[in-house]
Amino acid sequence: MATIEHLPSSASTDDIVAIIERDGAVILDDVLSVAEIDRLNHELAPYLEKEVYCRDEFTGFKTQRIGALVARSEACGDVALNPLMLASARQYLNQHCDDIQLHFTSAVAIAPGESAQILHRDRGIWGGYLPRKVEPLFSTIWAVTPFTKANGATQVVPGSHLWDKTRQPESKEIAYAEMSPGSVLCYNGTVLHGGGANSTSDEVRTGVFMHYALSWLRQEENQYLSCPPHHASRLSPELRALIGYSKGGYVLGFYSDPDDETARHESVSPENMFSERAEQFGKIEGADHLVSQSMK
Ligand SMILES: O=C(O)CCC(=O)C(=O)O
Ligand SMILES: [Fe+2]
Repeated sequence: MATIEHLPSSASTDDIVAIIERDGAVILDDVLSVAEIDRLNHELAPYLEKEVYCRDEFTGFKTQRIGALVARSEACGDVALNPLMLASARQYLNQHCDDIQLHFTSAVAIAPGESAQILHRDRGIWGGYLPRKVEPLFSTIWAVTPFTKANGATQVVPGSHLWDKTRQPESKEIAYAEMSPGSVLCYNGTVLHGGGANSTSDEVRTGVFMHYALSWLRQEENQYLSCPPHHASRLSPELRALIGYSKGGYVLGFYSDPDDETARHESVSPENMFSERAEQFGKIEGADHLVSQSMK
């Protein structure tokens, strides 16, 4: 039976990155405290208790998915900023980008009776246009309930990020991300995985998903609509920048204020939208970087 390697919460980014490079996935045990897990469950409860289920083969029929977590839950915002995950994601993806962005947030609750999700590669959302040599994602699933094989722990096929696209796993090659609340599964965008079947009669498996992507890719969850400016204004500058209210390079992602007739906010970083001082983030960078990039 395949297994996913576990590391202690004291693991270094080098340890985490090395295992993801080798296996495509790793679990860090007991990262969050009981108080942090309680806070997450408390802030998610108003949404999860509505019991509105997904309605297709891929997302499930007995699965709830709650998005917009940065706008809806401060505890989720703190999880998105977890320093070890951010540092690991940056180290893992840095050969393909100048920086990372938060790409997807979701609380996924798998209820009794749900069947196993189709195994897939998350990079498929970009339609297969990305060359395999570019790894686009560092994804995290935080357990806020126990994850067991019986209640729907994520299925992962270790090593399958290196497989030919068409190879299908045998059942003995599928591992289950069994973990305690507060632990986190980290995986890349190329490893085969999917939600597990929930064969229990009374346990709901809930995970908080935070996926990080190369900053030059389109985000799966549209963060500007899921966390529009009136919500983003309440966030820390770091979290705001991480979800996309920042530039992803010399000019990538600039904005001009459509209501500003003084032309002070032309082609500036979105961070200016939240600044008291006009163009606080209007630092003019050298064009050399852009020129060298455009020669590649
Ligand atoms: O719920 C899970 O464990 C995994 C879900 C997943 O991989 C997806 O929806 O893309
Ligand atoms: Fe997935």
